[in-house]
Amino acid sequence: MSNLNPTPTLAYVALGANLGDPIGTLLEACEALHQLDHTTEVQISGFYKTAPLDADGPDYINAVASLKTRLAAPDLLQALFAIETAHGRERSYHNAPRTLDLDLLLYGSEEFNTPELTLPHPRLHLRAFVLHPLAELAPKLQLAQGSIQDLLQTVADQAITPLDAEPDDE
Ligand code: PH2
Ligand code: MG
Ligand code: MG
Repeated sequence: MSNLNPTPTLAYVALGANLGDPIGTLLEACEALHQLDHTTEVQISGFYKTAPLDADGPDYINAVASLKTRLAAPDLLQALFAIETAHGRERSYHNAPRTLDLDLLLYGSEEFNTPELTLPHPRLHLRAFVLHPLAELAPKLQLAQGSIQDLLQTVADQAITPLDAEPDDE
């Protein structure tokens, strides 16, 4: 690994899938995050069923993970891409349905602006499917746009259901 930081950084990763077996794939992705090199204290939010936002296809399953990592942000991003690829991720068109999407949301309080990576994630404050699971793990988080609790109010119109609140089929 090219750049190992001497101390760990708290990072947040969004998980999403709406093709194949989204729940099974997200569970495997969580396991892969636990296996990441130089990374500890992986925590996973609950899973949520969410309507596609600015996208088409079936409903998504979304979650957020927090982790402490000594990987530099670009190396963490590459590791996330490798997990996506291992789960059949194809890149066809913008916001196409996908077997697995792992987006780096926050990497400590670092700001990053390269063609590959923008931190904080530029749309995280607009998305209920990110804010709800993120608020589980970091209920007091402050973002540039406001507190996570205030931001949750601004996305109240977006359809999102905690998975364990799903009614039984029969
Ligand atoms: N991801 C997108 C676009 N739209 N909508 C939902 N509900 N969940 C997602 O993960 C998602 C989306 C682009 O990555
Ligand atoms: Mg995404
Ligand atoms: Mg992505």
